[in-house]
This record gives sequence, C-alpha cells and structure tokens, in this order.
Amino acid sequence: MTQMRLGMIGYGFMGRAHTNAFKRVPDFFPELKYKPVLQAACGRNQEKVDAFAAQWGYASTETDWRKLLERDDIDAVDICAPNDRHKEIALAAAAHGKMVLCEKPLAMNTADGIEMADAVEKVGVANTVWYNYRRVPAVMLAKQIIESGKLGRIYHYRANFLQDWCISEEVPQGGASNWRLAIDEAGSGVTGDLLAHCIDTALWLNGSISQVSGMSETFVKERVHVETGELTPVGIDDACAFLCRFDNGSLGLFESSRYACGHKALYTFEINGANASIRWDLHDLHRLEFFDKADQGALRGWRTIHVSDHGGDHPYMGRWWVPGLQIGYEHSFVHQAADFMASLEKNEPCSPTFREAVETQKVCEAVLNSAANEAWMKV
Ligand code: SOE
Repeated sequence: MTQMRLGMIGYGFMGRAHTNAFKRVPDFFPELKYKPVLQAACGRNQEKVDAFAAQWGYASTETDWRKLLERDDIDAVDICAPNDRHKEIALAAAAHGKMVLCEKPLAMNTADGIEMADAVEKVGVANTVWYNYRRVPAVMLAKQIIESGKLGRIYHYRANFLQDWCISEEVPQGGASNWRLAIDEAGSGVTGDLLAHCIDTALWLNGSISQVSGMSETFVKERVHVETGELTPVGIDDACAFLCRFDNGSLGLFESSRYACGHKALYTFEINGANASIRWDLHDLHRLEFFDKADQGALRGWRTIHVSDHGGDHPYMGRWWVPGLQIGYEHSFVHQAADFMASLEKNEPCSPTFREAVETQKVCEAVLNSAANEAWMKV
C-alpha cells in the first residue's frame, strides 16, 4: 500500500464533493495500490476549516495554502478554491513537486491554463482537472458506443446546461456563496462554469472544435457586491449560446443560461450519427437513450438503457450495488478519484490532464471573443 497524503484547499461545495470521493475510493476500489489519506484541509477561516476537518476526518488544518505546500507530509493538493486562485496555487504546488488536482475550469483564460500545464509537465507531477461528468457511467458508455463506430459518421452534436438560480436581481455577487457571479473571481459566467462541462464532454466524445460563433448576454447589469455592500456592475455572462464546427465535419449547437426558469441543473447532450443517435440527461443520469437505424419495422424507436448492469457491460457499475440499482452525481467524483489513484499505479496520465483541459479553455475563450466581436472565431 502506498499513501497519497492529500491537502484539500477549500471546504465549500467542491471541497465536500471531492473529499467524499476520496473517502469512498478505498472501500469501493480496494485493489488500488495508492490509498488517499486525508492529511490536511486548508481554508482562510480557522473556525470553519477546523469544523470541516473534524466533520470529514482531516488530520490537520492550515489557513494559508503556502504553508500547506511547504509541508513534507503532503503528496497531492486538490484545488477547490475559486477560479482566480487556481493558477497561483497550481504553479506553487508544481514548484514544490506536489501532484495537483484542480476543480474546473482549469484557469481564468487560455494563457493561464497553458502556463499551468507547462508547469506541471516541466516538473512531471501527476495532474487532472475535475470534469466529473465524463465519469457518469452512462456518459462513459456513450463514449464506448461512439468508439465502437456504431454511430457512423457524426453529423450533429447538441448540448445545453440550464439553471435558474440568478433570476432574482437580489442575488448578490462575490463572497463564499456567489463568487461565480463576480468577474474578478470567476473569469467568466456560464461559459467557464457550465458550457465548459459541455465543451469538455464534446471534445472527448466528438473531437476538436475548429471554429465558433457565439452570443452572450448579461441580463442583470448590476448586483450588490458582498464585500463592499455596493451596487456594482456585473461583468460575467449570464447566458451564452454558440454554434460550432468540429474537425470531423459535424455541426455543434450549445446553450447555457442561469435564467432558464424551472431548470436547476439540466445538462443534456444529443449526438446524431449516420447510423444511430445517442442522448443523455443529467436529471436522469443513469439512463442513456439510443436510436439504431438498423432496428426494423414496428419496433424501431428510441430505446432507454438503464446503465446499471454488472457483467462488465456498464462502466463502473460492478463497483456498486446489485444490477438495476442506480447511483448518482457524487459517484462521478468517486470514479475520477479512483481513476486518478489507478493512473498513479500505472504511471499514466489521468484524463483530462491540465494540457487536455487547456483545449476546453481555448473553446471558451473563442466563444467569448466571438460574442464580443459578433464574428466567427477560429479556435
Ligand atoms: C454551478 O451552479 C455549478 O455548481 C457548477 O459550478 C458545477 O460545475 C456544475 O456541475 C453544477 O453547477
């Protein structure tokens, strides 16, 4: 057994999701040589980080991430701090020879992302970015079906990620809960936060995107900033949609918004090939829908695959309960944590690496530039 002593930076939503993942790995992936050890939790507020560490089982706490990185008893850091802190922490972590896991999006922009990828590669430390939806079993099954060639030539890729939590003008920007609305901390709005997920999945399933044409809107122009208490201009995109061309000749259509009344986290994608189509919906995440043109006569139609079989047919599912019982959102993180530990053993990269995540960053940036310039942009 080899320990991977973890320093978790951040104790919010993602700090909890990632910690839960590392805690589950040894129980559900017992054969893995590397075992995560919850060595230290790090956050600026001593009282809060102590409470988090006590609840989740971290052995110690730090209030300064620099101190965490100086410690010899930390092998890997997991960056769950707001986006504007990813780069500084990742560069310093690499300089200290630590493995680095980073919450998405990798960076505030492409240039920062490239610097981060260069830094981890130069030192040769293991790295990954938490684009967790790749590891939903139904999404992984979609990948396997596409790779088997069953869809044939792909014509269309369609995705959206819709939420409605910003509709009220009273929601403030900034602070622990709403840093995603503050441009200085988030870098962008729905593009980096939500479309980035759709883009990561799309690049993985359907290959590179060559050009984009986007439009974005900020519906609420001013919001109170939590830190100053003052009404401050909103710099992020509240909604963004784009058309694109993939290198394989297919056409893409993407939409995301935080003003889609009634939708909390509707991530869906549909892919249409010459022989078959696939679609998936996060609200029903264990199901994959499949249409096969070869099906004959009256039985032709969309079939729903409940991705919960054990016999090796359905990715990851043999790890969990009995066939037919589904799993949920948090398991996508457990799978990524387990794949990361497995990659250490095999001395292989854990996808998406920082370098791969730069590709998503490039598309996000091209979309925002295209929207700002009202013009098609090459990626
Ligand atoms: C935003 O509300 C958010 O939590 C994103 O930051 C996550 O990445 C997404 O998975 C769900 O929505």
